[in-house]
Amino acid sequence: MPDAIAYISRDTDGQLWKKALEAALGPIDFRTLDNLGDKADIEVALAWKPPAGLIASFPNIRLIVSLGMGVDHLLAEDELPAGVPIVRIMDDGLVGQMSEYAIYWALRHHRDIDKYAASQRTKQWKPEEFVDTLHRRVGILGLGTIGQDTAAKFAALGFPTAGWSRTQKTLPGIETFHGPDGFKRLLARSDILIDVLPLTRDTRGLLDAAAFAALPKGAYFINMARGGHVVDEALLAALDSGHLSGATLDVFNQEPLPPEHRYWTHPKVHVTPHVAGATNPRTASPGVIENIKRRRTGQTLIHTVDPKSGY
Ligand code: OXD
Repeated sequence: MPDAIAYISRDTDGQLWKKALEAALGPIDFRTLDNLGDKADIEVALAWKPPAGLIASFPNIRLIVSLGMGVDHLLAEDELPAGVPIVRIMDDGLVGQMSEYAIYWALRHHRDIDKYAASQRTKQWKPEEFVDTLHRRVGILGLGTIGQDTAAKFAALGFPTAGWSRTQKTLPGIETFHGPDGFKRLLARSDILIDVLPLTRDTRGLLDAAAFAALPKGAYFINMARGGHVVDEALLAALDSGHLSGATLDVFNQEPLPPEHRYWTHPKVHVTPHVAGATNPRTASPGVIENIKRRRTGQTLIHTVDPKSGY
């Protein structure tokens, strides 16, 4: 019986995953990208941005685990073995980091910290005009696990908070919008727009010139989802024209962000290297272990991915 677990990622050496899995499953045959051995032994792939076609070359693979909550990195390559279930990690630690990231950058904008840093550099004592929290409307694109957690935390801080999802959702204390019409309405009322959508056929390029134009003048944009949602020229034009006051970008159409890209040096843009939420084996492994056990005993899997919808 094939029972090896392959860790397919270049982000870390996978040793924390090996430790977490062995604590629950006992000694395992743990393979890494540089040490895959006989591919026929591999039963489970834990994958983050796998090389195209690699997983399809494991003849006995029975379970594919996305090491990211987003699964576009797996589905994009279109060469996964047919009929093999795909599950994602569900990681409270990562969810908490994502909402922390959004709150940090939103508050930094809301409380004019960049302006005060600039004043300090020129030794100016210059109070900025204060905006009441009640008048800073936060809009969240995507109301999955991360969007809901982020929305609840902004609402708890007192920001009027709304969210948009493909299908209708009802959440306590959050104004919700859905569908194409709801998308425009969400944009029109968002002084801070936070993107946590999955990347699918429907969301690629969603944030184009029309979308940025629909935001109120002076809006701030935080992207901690996927760069593929954004038409970069449209975002840069909206920043250059002054329609948007700034942006924090953690994700990009091309990663790593090429050195010549304008985002690196744009005075209104903060760039971080896809770190808003890092998968943490401590918090993500229980769900993965559960799925490995379920697969081995023929039970229904949890956190499954529907390749058709793309999440
Ligand atoms: C994820 C990510 O999908 O970190 O989890 O981008």
